[in-house]
Order: sequence, then C-alpha cells, then structure tokens
Amino acid sequence: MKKPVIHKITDGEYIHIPDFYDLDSADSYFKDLIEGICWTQEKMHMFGREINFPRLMAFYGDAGKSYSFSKNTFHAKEWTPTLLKIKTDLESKFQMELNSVLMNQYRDGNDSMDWHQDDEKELGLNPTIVSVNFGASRMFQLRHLKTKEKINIPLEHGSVLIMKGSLQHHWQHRLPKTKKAVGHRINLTFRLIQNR
Ligand SMILES: [Mn+2]
Repeated sequence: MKKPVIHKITDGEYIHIPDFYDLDSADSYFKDLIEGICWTQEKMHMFGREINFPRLMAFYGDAGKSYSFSKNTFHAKEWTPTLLKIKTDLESKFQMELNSVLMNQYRDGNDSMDWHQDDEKELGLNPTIVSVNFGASRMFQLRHLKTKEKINIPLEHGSVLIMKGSLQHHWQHRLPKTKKAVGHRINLTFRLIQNR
C-alpha cells in the first residue's frame, strides 16, 4: 500500500488509497463477499409506488445496530469472518472505530446510486465513511451543493476511499450509470452508527 493521500477540497476532505489491498487479497475478498453475503433486492417507496433500487444491498454490524434511509430500515446481520477481517484492517490502519457496514452490489453499468448525502442522524454530526471497493472499477462523483463543482474519483479493485470532516454537509455523491461494458462491483461502506 502506498501512502494515503489526503485531498483537501472546499468544505471537506477525502482520502483515496487505490491499492489498499493487493490483487490476490482483493480477488479473494470479492469472491467471498459475492457468495457469502445475503444480498437482497430492496424497494424504494415513491409516490405510492414501489421501485426496485438499481443495485443489491446488505447491512451487517454489531448486534442491535440499524440504519434507515428512503423509508427502509436495515437491522444489522451478524459479522462474517471476512467482514470482521476487513473491519479490523481498517480500524488498525486508520486508528478509528467502526461498527457496521452498508454494502451495495452493482451487477453491471445499469446499476447505480443517485446523488445523495450520508447525513442520516444515526451517523452523528461529521461522519467518517470508509468505502472499500472490489470488482469492476466504476467512477464515483462528488458534487458541491452550492458551487456545483464536480470531482471524479475512479474506485478500483482493492481501493479505499474515506470521506470525512464536514464533507457530507456540503457535497453530494453518486455512482452514475455507464454505457461501458463493466462487470460486477461491490462496495462496502463502513460506518460508526450511534444508535444502540
Ligand atoms: Mn452514500
């Protein structure tokens, strides 16, 4: 792993480590997580209709933790050995505590995540979100709420992206669809959730 680079941007900062995991570890985690995680197709409720989220999801963590967004509430499933190993790697490398992980699986270029902020109240005021990426590389985007400035960050197999400070107050993020032929990608966002 190279030295993490801290990117100071207007009203926030992020840290990008393209090679947090070497290729062999990343390959083995990817396979293990695709097969070993209980992925589900959740629905969003909009204007009285139910629409499939354009991705599969899963939420794991310490017992009793829950996470709510878009009128869905996830109750944490018990850590798997692989998830615990990754969590421990992150906690020791970055000297922080994490207690849950929201995961998204993007099956192809049609799967995506729209503009949003991770500003749910259970995350606390200035949350640190640690995102780990396995599988196909996809472009992640940040957009400043006022200036509309955009930053593109390619998230590669084995990479880590940490969003922190006041970033969630001033920037939205998304994973846009792409017409390029891209394979499966999974993204793990580790968090410290404040509820019990
Ligand atoms: Mn997010």
